[in-house]
Amino acid sequence: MAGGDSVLDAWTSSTAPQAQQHGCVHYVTDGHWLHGRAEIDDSGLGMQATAHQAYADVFAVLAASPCAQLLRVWNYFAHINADASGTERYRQFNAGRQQAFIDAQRSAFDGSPAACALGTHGGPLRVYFLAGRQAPLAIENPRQVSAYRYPDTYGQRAPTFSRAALAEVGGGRAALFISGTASIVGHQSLHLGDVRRQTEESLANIAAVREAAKARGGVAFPASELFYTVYVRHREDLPTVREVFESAVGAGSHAAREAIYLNADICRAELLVEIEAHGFASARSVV
Ligand code: 3EB
Repeated sequence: MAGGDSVLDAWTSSTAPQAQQHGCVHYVTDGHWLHGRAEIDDSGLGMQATAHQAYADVFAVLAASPCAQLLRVWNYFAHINADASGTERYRQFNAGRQQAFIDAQRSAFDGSPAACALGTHGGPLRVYFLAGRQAPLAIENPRQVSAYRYPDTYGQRAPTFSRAALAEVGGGRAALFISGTASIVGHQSLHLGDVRRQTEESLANIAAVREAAKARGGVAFPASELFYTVYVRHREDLPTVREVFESAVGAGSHAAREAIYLNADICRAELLVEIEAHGFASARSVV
């Protein structure tokens, strides 16, 4: 998040992927999976039009590929909580994103991909994405209102994401992608100013999503075996967040060892922490 080029995640393929480019999208595909990033400087257009353009380019790439189904999207841009022309930039982003889904005749509500949206310390809008041949099973959290149904007090257009995406990934395995998860119950942010309780609530939400995935897909994803990214708004909160996280997933567990902690702004100004995760499990058939 500091803007460096360090690698945080590595993806492997058994066939040589082809690097390609279309519009603002750079991507690689092996015919089964397509992984790419859309990157646009938003200083000219404004965030709503920039988000719309980024997603329009992503959907143009997907429409020309056998890997047309979005599973997971990672959204990063600067000044996420700042106002521009009277509207918070995250809300402008939501408006452009939702309209791009609708324009491309993609499901902007039920069935939208898993996602996260974080504030960087600078740089352009970056939208990273993973797509495959089969639509994933969209998972919601019974403790939370679906984000695509948030009331308009959180912005004129709702965010476009599902709480998790469950997909078969070949070799008798399933993957679960859990969206960025924060201290929100119903549609309200809880535990204002209390990073410890916000972390606990985020983890309770992740547990509920894991349960929902198990109920829908019949696959268990133990908390201690997932790969987590933990976004912390204030770096001085890191020790508290780490302590709560490690006691939940088990000190010394795979999850504790592999977790990545990043300093980032969260998409509601009052949220201090957001946690996302993905993992794999054996599964005969989930979708
Ligand atoms: C929330 O639950 C917290 O706009 O893509 C989490 C995951 C959040 C994804 C997005 C936003 C997004 O509303 C914020």
